[in-house]
Amino acid sequence: TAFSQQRYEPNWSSIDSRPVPAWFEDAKFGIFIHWGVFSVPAWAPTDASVYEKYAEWYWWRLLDPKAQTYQNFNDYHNRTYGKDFKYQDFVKGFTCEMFEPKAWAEVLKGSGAKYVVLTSKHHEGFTLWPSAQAWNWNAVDVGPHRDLAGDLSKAVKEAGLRMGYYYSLYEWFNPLYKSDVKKYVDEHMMPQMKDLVTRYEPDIFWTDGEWEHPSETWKSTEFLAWLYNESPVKNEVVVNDRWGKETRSVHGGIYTTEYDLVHDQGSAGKKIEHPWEECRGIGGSFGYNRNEDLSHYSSSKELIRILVDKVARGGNLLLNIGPTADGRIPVIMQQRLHDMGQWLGVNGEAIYGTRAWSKSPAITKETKVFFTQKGKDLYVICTSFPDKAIVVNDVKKPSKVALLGFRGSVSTSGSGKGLTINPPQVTPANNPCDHAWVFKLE
Ligand code: FUL
Repeated sequence: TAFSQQRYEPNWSSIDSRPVPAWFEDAKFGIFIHWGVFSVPAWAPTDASVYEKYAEWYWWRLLDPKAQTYQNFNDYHNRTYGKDFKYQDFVKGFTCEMFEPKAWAEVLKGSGAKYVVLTSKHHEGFTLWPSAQAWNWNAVDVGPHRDLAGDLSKAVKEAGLRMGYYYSLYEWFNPLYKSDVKKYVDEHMMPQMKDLVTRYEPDIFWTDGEWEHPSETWKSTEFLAWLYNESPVKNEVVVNDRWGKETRSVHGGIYTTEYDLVHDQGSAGKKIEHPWEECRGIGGSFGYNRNEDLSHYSSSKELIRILVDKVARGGNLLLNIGPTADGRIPVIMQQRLHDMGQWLGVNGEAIYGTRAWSKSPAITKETKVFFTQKGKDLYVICTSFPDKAIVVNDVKKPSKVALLGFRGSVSTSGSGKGLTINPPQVTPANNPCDHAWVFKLE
């Protein structure tokens, strides 16, 4: 009945029956933060496969002769730190003395993003909070001696954004994980996950590192039943689909893509009914990669196109930044976030709270005109300023047409099968924004 609160059982059919909380699909844009001991070497080759460009995989790549980049990592490591320098010793360089949670929160908010997801623990096992299970391998016992996860969470929530955590189920070199995965799950992983949730009440719990075992081994449905029934965030929390080797795009909460890999994003939201999110860096790595230069970074124009592309297909964008070991958000990343915030300040209504337009033509790499919809309003998003009339098929004659942020009027002609929008003459003095322009049809 309407009065009885649904109880979730620890099996996928029950867990999957919970709708993704509505705030998530309306938010559309979040910032991912990869920060940890890997931020100290902060190095990966820049010309490699998608995954081998990830600087947060440094420890693993050093020790994996099967990786194509094994030699690159070892050459770099040996010449820079010496062959005998252990990865664990990098923690001394994880100082974070420039970390100002409030200043970070301002930068994050200034991007127009509505949520933040921080690596509470990546595959290296190092926790950014004082986890009892990560004795001497957490940010309070060693390194910066600060509760980075707690401090950032507080500042982000105070700035009015949602706060979430990334959490890696597996740990590359944890002896307990290697020797007795059941014990690891019961005595290490499960207590850590519950500690994170009860201590900081995150709005998102973004798991990863699930692929070596089925969800049964991870006891994922047990955790999720606890999260949905018992935890302090049971009504609002959003999770993803990384809960076991069989779960991506099948079970859990939102489906995830990464640098456009893994699951089909559909061409315009028609195929993908389930909420999903694309994550990627501004460059080719999640953890800060000092080996990248400007040519490896997407421009603001490219990033806005990526955001528009995902939203027009019905998805969210989780755009990653990689802070430095001394606690800074690299200025070039701040600049990209700032530009996105400026653009969203003018055009946000075409992004937040919208859905893919069911009549959108197929979206390809060449697409320059995208569509989103909110109630009866249709947004026509052009990634270059149209130099000629735009024809929109299959739309009623609107009662009002505007170019967002532009004071003058916009004329249209035709209706029914083809509505023609005549772009106004825009000058440097009255151009509403850069990078992409939005016509609103009411
Ligand atoms: C992947 C991880 O292995 C990467 O390092 C990164 O965290 C990405 C978001 O998920 O699967």
